[in-house]
Amino acid sequence: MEKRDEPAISAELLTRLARAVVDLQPALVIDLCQQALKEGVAPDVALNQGLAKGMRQVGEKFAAREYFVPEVLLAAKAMYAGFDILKEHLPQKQGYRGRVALGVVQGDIHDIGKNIVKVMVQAAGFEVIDLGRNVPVERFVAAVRNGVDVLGMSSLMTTTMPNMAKVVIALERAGLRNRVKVLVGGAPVTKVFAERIGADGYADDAYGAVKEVERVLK
Ligand code: B12
Repeated sequence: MEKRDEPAISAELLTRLARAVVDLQPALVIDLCQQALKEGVAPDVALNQGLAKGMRQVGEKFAAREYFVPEVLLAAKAMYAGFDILKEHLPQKQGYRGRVALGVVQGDIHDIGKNIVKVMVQAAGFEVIDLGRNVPVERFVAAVRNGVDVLGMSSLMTTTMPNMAKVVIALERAGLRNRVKVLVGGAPVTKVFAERIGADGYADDAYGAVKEVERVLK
């Protein structure tokens, strides 16, 4: 799935979709997602350039103290109302391409980004084992021991990012590091951080995540 430029009419619809998330309007989000599908906007585009973009704007409002936790939760509810529709329409690549385990690191319950990455990676033809959120180091290690090709970790807080490094170290200690490719992501995570902790790749959105899974498995 490639990032695509959309014609002006879709661009306007995508802007309205992001806006509806920011405005905490689940019913409108549902309407706009249905409209987008009817007008032939690709579901992955509506998901990433509409819903996910809206959630990022909510993050900016939260940082600016215009929104607080209740608004953020309502925005997430609106986002998921659209997500549930769009994910059913993502074109699925056929054939088995590998197994990916995904989880949000210990101490962190932010799982919206991980869930978007999950459906995009699944649609790209990979089996995804969802480890959930607030995942202890040992559960990541156990997933690798049970056999996965790629381990993806998500963290949304600077305070939980070090837990990604702990997983990499634990994999080394368990003699499992060379059995798996490790990817990291989440808003505060950078390429430099990924390299520093010895991860194999990093991406800042779900398109990039799919590309990274494909790249490390080549
Ligand atoms: C939504 C949200 C919440 C929701 C979470 C709901 C949920 N189930 O996820 C609620 C309200 C519960 C919440 C709670 C808290 N939050 Co909060 N939250 C956010 C917010 C506003 C948006 C996050 C989000 O959903 N983004 C949208 C998604 C689509 O983007 P994304 O996650 O980055 O994911 C994309 C990419 O990063 C990438 N990606 C993600 N994962 C992965 C993995 C891999 C392998 C790859 C390759 C790529 C990849 O692809 C994704 C899709 O495009 C952020 C603001 C921000 N700037 O991030 C704050 C933020 C993360 N929260 C913050 C804080 C402090 C908290 C609380 C401690 C607040 C409190 N006082 O209670 C608690 C923490 C609870 C905990 N222990 O985790 C801070 C963190 C600060 C820090 N230290 O870094 C932020 C940055 C807000 C701020 N500016 O202060 N939060």
